[in-house]
Amino acid sequence: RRALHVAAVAEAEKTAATTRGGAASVPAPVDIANKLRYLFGRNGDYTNADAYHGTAWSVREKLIDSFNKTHEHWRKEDPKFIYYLSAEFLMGRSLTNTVYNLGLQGEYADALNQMGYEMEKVADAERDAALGNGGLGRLAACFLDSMATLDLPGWGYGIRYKYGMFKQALKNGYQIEQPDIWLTSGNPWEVRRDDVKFEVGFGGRVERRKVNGKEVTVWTPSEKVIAQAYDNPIPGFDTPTTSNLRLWDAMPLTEFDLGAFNAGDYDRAMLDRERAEAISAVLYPNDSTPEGKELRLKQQYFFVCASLQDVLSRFKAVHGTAFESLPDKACFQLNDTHPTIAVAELMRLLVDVEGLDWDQAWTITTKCLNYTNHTVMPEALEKWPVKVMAKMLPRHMEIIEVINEGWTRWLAGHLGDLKSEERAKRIAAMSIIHENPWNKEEMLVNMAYLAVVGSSAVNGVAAIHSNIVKDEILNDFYQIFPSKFQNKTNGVTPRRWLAWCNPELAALITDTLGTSEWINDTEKLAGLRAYASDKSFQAKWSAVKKAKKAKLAALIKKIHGDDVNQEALFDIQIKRIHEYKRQYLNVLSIIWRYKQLKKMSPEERRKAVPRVCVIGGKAASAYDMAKRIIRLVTAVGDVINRDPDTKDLLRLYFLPDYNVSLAETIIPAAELSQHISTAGTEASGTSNMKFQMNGCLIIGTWDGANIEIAEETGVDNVFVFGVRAEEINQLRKERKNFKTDPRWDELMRDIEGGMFGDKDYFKPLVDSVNNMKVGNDWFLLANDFAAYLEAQEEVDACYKDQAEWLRRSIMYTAGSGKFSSDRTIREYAEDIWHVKPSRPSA
Ligand code: RUG
Repeated sequence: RRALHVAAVAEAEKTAATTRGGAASVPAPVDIANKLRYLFGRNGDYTNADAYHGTAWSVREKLIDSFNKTHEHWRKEDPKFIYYLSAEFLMGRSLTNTVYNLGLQGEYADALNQMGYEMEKVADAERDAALGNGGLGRLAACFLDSMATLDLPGWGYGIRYKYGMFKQALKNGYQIEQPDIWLTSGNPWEVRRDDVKFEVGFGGRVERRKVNGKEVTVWTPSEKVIAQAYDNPIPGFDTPTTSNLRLWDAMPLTEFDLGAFNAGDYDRAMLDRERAEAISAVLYPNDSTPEGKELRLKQQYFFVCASLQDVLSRFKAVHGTAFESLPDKACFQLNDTHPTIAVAELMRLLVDVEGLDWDQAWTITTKCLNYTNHTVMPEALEKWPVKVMAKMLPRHMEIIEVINEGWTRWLAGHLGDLKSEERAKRIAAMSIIHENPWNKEEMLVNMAYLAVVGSSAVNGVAAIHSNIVKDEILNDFYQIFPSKFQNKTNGVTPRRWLAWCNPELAALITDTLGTSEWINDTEKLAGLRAYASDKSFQAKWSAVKKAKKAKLAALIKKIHGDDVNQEALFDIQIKRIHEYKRQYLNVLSIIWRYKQLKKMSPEERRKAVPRVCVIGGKAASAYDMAKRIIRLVTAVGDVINRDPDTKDLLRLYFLPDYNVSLAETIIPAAELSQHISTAGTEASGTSNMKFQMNGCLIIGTWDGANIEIAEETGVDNVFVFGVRAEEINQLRKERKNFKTDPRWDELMRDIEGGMFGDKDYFKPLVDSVNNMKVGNDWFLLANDFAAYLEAQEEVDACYKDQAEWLRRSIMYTAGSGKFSSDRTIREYAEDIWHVKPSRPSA
C-alpha cells in the first residue's frame, strides 16, 4: 500500500508542479498527502482514519471556496434570509455528502484508489456529528441541505455541543451510556470565527433609569459568558451555493483568574471556565433535576441570544437602525419550543438595547418569527417555572409578563360577546403564564403559547398532526387566528437518503429513467411506476436489495458474531425507544411468531417465511421504561437466536448505537419497516420516508406521515392496521372494560413467568400494559395487538409472492416524490418565509 501511494503521489506531483497556484488546482492525491504531512506530521503508511483526515482537510478547501463565493454574492445582493433556530442538528458524517454534493466524488474516490484506499472505508472513519436526539434534529439537517440546494439564502443556528448524543453500548443486554467525544481529533468541517463572538448574560437585576429624560430598562446580569461562532459550510447539490450552519460555543468572559491562581485558589481560578463551558458541553442534559432544567433553559437562551445579536449586527451594518425593514430582510423559524425565548429576546434587543417603542418592536418581532410544533406529547411541550425563568432571565420574565398582559387584555376585548365567566375561563386557558395543574403553588410559562402569540405562522409537520394541533392542542388559539395555522409535511433529503447511501439503486433509477434529474426533482421518480411489474426490471431491483442486505448481514456478523439467512425477510424498526412508538408491541409479535414456529411440524416450518428482525434506537438516560424495553429485545433475541428449532427461521437483533451512519447502512437493506405508533401520537416520523425512498414496504398505523405515504404509494400497498386517532380518547375511557386477546394474556404470562429471564426487571413492563383496571396501557398496545398480528400474516403472504413484493417495493420509491425535503422547504419559503432563491455564478 505504501509503495502504491508513494507512486501515486509522485505521479500526481509531476502535474502539480505545473498547475500549482491555488489549493483547488493541486491534484487530489498530492493534496491529501500534503495535508497529512503538514497538518498531522505524517509521512506515508496511513491508516484509513489518517486517509480520512487528509481527504477531509483537502475537500474542506474546496468547500470553503464555494462558501466564500456564495456569501460574497449574498452580501452584494442583500436578499431576505431565513434563520433556522434549532437546539439540535443531527448532521451525521460530512465527507461523503460533501464530495457528492460538490461533484468531487469521482476525483477523490480515484485519488484514494491510486493511493491504495477505498473511499467507503475511509469515509467510515469519520465520527458522526450527533448534535441531536432524533427526528427533529435530523429534519433540521435535511432542511439545511435543501435550503442550500434550492439556493435559498438561509443559515442554521444552534449549539456546538462538546459532547453530542451519548454513545449507546450494551452490557449484558442493558443499555449503558457513554460520552460522545466527537471533537478530539479535530473537526475539518468547521471554521472558528475569532471575530464573531457575543456576550450572553444570565441572572442579576433589572432597573429603570432615566437617560436623557427617557425611562430605560437596564438589565445587569450576574453572570456573563462569551458565545464563540463556529461556521459549518453546507454545500448544496448541483449548484454553486454553499450556505452555513453557525454553531455557538460557550467560553468564559475572562480566560483565567490569575489573581485567584496566584493566591493559591486553584479551583476558583478555573471556576468561570467550567461554568461557562458547561453551557455548551452536553446535548440536552438529563432534565430530571432542577439543576439540569436550569442548564437546559440556559442553553436555549445562550444560542438564541447570540444568534439574534449576530443577525441584528449584520442588519445594522447594512441598514443602520431602520428596524422597520427587519422583517423584509430576516425571518426566523423556531424549531419546536426550544428557541421560543427568542420572542422575549428580540423584544429586549429592540426595546432595551435599540430604544424602539414597545408596539413597534412587537410588530417587528411577530412579523419575523414563526413556530413549528413537532409533538403532541404533553411532556415535550415545554413549560418553565416562573421562578426558574425569573432567576435566570429576570428581564425576559418581565417582558413575558408584559406580553401576556397585552395578550390577555386583547383577548378580553376580542371575546367581549361571551358571558364573563366563560370569557374568564377562555382567557385563563390561553394565558401564557398559568398555574401548574399538578402543583397549584407553581406558576409556569407555557412556551408553546408564547410561540403562538409571538409568531406570524404556526405549523405542524404532517397533515394529521397539523389537524391535531388545530383541533386539540392549540384549538383555542386556532379559533382566534385560523389563518396563522398551516401544515408543512416533513421531508428528507433524497441526496443523503437515497442517492448517496444507496448508489446502486440510484444508478438503476437513473439508468431506467434516462436521467439523474430525479435527485433534485423527486416527482420524476413516479416514472418508475411504469416498470413496477416488469420482470427484468424487478430482477435488477431485487439484485440491488440483495447486495444491500449482504452489507447489513455483514454488519450483524461484526456486531453479534452471527451469520444470518440473507434470503430471509429483513424486518426493521429503528427509532428512539419510546412507549408511544411501541417497540414493545413489535417484540410481542416476534415472541408470538417464535411460539408458533416452535409448535410447527418440519413440513410446516418449510413453508414459513424466514425473518431477520432488527431493532435499534436509544432510550433517554432517565427513561426507565424505555430501557426495560431494550432489555426485553436483547433477552428475547438471546433465546430465539440460539434455539436450534427456529434459528433458521427467526432472528432478533438489537443493533446498538443507532445513529445517522448506521441508518445509512440499514435503510437500503430493509424490506419491511415498522412505524407502529399509537394513532395520533407520532407527529410525522421521517424514517418512514427514508425507507419508502429505498423501496422498503411499511407496516404501520394510520399515524403521522404514514398516512400521506400510503396515499402516495397506494393504500393497498401498505400494511395498515390498528385503531384510528379519532377513536383513541373514547378507547382510553373504556379501558376498564377492555377484554384482552387470549394470545396477549399468554404472552404476558410468558414474560412474567421468566421465559426470557430477568422476570423482576420485566415486571413493571408487563404491568404497564396489563392492568387495564387502573387505566394502564396508555398507548393501547392491547387494542391493536390482534390487528397487528393479522397485518403481519399479510406481510408473510405477500413476501411469498416475490413478484408482488417487488412490484410494491418499486411503487414505494415511485411514490416517494412528495417526501423530498426540497418540496417541504419550497413550501416554507413560499408560504411562510417569503424568501427567494439567490444563486451565485458558478
Ligand atoms: O417525534 C417527532 C417526529 O414525529 C417528527 O417526525 C420529528 C420531526 O418533525 O420530530 C420529532 N420530535 C418531536 N422530536 N422531538 C420532538 C419534541 O421536541
